[in-house]
Order: sequence, then structure tokens, then C-alpha cells
Amino acid sequence: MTQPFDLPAYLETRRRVVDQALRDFLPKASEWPERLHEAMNYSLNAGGKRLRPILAIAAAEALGKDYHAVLAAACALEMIHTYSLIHDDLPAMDDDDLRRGQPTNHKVFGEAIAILAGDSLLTEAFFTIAEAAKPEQAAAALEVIRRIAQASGSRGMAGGQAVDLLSEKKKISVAELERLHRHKTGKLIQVSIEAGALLAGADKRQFESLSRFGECIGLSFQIADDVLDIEGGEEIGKDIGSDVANEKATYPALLGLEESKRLAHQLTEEALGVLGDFDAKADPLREIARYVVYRKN
Ligand code: GRG
Repeated sequence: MTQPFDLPAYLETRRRVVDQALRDFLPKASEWPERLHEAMNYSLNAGGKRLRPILAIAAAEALGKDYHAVLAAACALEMIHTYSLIHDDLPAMDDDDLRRGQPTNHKVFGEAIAILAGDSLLTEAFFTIAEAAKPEQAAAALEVIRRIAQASGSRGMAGGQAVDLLSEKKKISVAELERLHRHKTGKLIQVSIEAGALLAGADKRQFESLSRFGECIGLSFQIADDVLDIEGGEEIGKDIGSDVANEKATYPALLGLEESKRLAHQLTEEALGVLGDFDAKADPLREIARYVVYRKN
């Protein structure tokens, strides 16, 4: 009899691989300039779920490859994600005191170092991919860098964040909210899966299915995050209700809690549907798609 897939064990083993690789790639806190490297390591090692790197690894595994070929890109995605959280917590943005259950970067290191730690993590991400690429991987690595850059800057995450901030205290439509969310959170999640697929040598059809899968779970992740901001317990590790306090447009605010949950589940079903041609090696991706909307933090 085949064993049911054990998602917690899968997430834990892959998280350990990513944690070790991040320690290997990033300059140590003891290296000059020590305070800046300490700040970068502080946020990177603050206990994140490592969802984006694990998605890159799971995409490669769905294609029959192991994590070695994708590890540098996987870590780069976590560096970019961590940069975005450090900057998002700054007084000029969300002004949060807690992240992942610990004081935010600027609360410990001050605003100037927090800004530079974010800048450096973003830059280090691209250094990491370029540095690790073997000659035979050069074309795939270049395409991964192009896509990650597009998903992170004004065409992606930073663009979505800008619109999010400019929309505070304003009424926006569901279509505008969806566009904002797809950019702010969705594109980095989507590109995590695309990076894994590209570095694992996906053909065009496989790539398109995996990319669409990433697009669906990118949006369902953000809708679930909006729901968690209202319903989450203390395991969420940040200030609950901050969206309401900041008068942010969210799915629950625009559609109500029940409709938001229904939409997140609909996106999950769509994500599972596009993996129809993949065998059991895609089970980690399938289970992560479910986990994204049922998680508690
Ligand atoms: C500052 C350029 C710039 C962008 C910030 C992603 C983002 C844009 C801000 C984060 C605000 C936020 C809480 C968004 C909700 C979605 C999200 C990214 C949640 C945190 O991601 P997880 O749950 O976090 O993967 P961990 O801590 O597990 O890594």
C-alpha cells in the first residue's frame, strides 16, 4: 500500500536544506561590515516558512530532478522575500514592531541599517544565482534572473506594494485589488515555481502548467493572508488586525470573509487541475497548494 504523502515531514526536510544553504551563501555576521551582515542574517534566520524556496525545489522535483540545481535560485527568492518584509515593516510603510514573532529589523538595528540590509539582500540574491550557475546552466540562469527581476521590481512586487500604499484609505474595486495582490505577493510566488521548472529543464508545456499553478496559488496565498490577518491567532507572529488598523483594502473587506475563503478554495482547485498531467512526483506541489489556504501562520 502506498503511504499518504507527509507534508509536515516534507516541509521540514526541505526547510533544513534551505536554512543550511542560506547560511553557506550569505556573508557571515562576523564579516566586514559586521553590523550590516548581522542585520541581514538576523531577518533571514528569524524563522520563516521558506515557502518560496520550497516551491522552487518542489517544482524541480515534480520534473524528476532533485534540489541541487535549484538551490541557489531558491535561496535568492528567500533573500528577496526577506528584503521585502524588512522594508514593508519600516515606519514609512506598514510601521510594524513584530515580524515572525520577533522585533522587526529596524527596531533592532535602526532604520538606516534596516534599509541597507534590505537593499543588500535584494542585490545578494542576483549575485547568488549568477555565482552558482554552471556553464551548462548559463542560459537557464539568465532567464531565471530576468524573470525574478521582473517579478520583484516595479513590474511586480514593488509595483504592487506602491499601489497598495497609495490605495490606503481609498475605495478600490475587486479588480484593482486582484491586480494589486497578483503583483505584491503573487508574482514572487509564481516565479519561485517558474525558476524551479526552468532550472530543472521543463519543456514548454510543463513550464506553462507549472507557471499557471504558481499564478493560482500566488493569489490564493494572499487571500488566505488577508483572512489570517482577521482570524489568525498569535502563531501568525505579527500584529493581528494591522490591515484593518491601516485601513487597507483586503478581500475580506471587499467581499466578506466567507466569499474570500470560497475564492481561495476555488483557486486551489484550479491549481490542482492544471497539474493533471503530472504524476505523484508533483504531490508536494499539490499538498502545498492546499496548505497555502489552510495554514495558521
Ligand atoms: C517593500 C518592495 C516591498 C514589498 C513588500 C510582500 C510585501 C511587499 C509585503 C509584505 C506584507 C505582507 C504581510 C504581505 C502578505 C503576504 C506575505 C508576503 C506574507 C508573508 O509571507 P510568508 O507567510 O512569511 O511566506 P514567512 O515569515 O513565513 O517567510
